[in-house]
Amino acid sequence: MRTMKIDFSQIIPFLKGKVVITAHRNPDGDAVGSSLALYELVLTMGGEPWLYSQDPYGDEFKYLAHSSEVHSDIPTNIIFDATLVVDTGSAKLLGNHIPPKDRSGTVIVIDHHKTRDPFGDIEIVDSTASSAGVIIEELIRAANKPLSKNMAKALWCSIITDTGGFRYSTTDARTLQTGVNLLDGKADPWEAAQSLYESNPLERLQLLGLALNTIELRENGKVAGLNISRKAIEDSNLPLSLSSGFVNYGRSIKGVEVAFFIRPEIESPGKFRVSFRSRGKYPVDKVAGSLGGGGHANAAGCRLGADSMTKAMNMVFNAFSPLSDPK
Ligand SMILES: [Mn+2]
Repeated sequence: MRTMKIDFSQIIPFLKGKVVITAHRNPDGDAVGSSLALYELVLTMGGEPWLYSQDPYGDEFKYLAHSSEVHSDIPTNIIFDATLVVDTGSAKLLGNHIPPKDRSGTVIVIDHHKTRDPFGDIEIVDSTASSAGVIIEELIRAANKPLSKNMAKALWCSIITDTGGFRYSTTDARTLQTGVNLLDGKADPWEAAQSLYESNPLERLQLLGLALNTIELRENGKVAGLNISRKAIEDSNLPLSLSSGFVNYGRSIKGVEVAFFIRPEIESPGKFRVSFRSRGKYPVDKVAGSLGGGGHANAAGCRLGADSMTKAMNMVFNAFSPLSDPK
């Protein structure tokens, strides 16, 4: 068995107490999987976990045990021993119901993001981990608890979603070794793949069709932009909420280095949300930053104000022009 470089000893005693477990808003597979595995670990240790996410878990995560235990708020009459935050690099990404200092207990952050704004009383951070789930699997071993089937399934969700199914450059030997441990623990890859990747609502594919029709390439085919406009939503009556991940289709085009996807904020006319993806050569967090947003080198986002989708598209394309080679 591998030796672990993280010292978990200071956080393990908290797992026996009354704890809030939460992650960043709009939780992705790593946020959900890490939270659910931690939830079962706390139960196993005799603690009392309160699972919190201001935004609901997506339907694709409903196959995971305890996913229905998630609450969109936190009771105000409980004084917690600890608030455990996973997969979250900044307090700005937390939900609005996190208890204040006098009720939160010790704030413990378990994270793997490179760019972070520390906010925990105790921070267990390893930016070399490909997902928070990898760290949680090590925590379970450090706590000397068996990896249950539920935990294995939850952490499998974490690592495959954060590595794009073992495709991203973060996929290392430690990731695969964790994967081996999870398969030994009876994780079920095909069950996970069906729920996470092979359960598209028809409306999502119809919406994707509309977005694909808007693809525009500039900067000699290195920058791809696509969008769903307010008009497209009104004409089609399709739910805009199903558009997550569409930006990846832009990046998947041969020759494209960076892609962006723009959608309107339905509740705020004139406002748009932009997602960016890069293959790795051109960091998109800089461009997102120049437009008031931020993120990682390969995935970033921002909000924009513009009179029309055409203007919003031009603003973002112009932010990439000229696309000069990084040093
Ligand atoms: Mn993550």
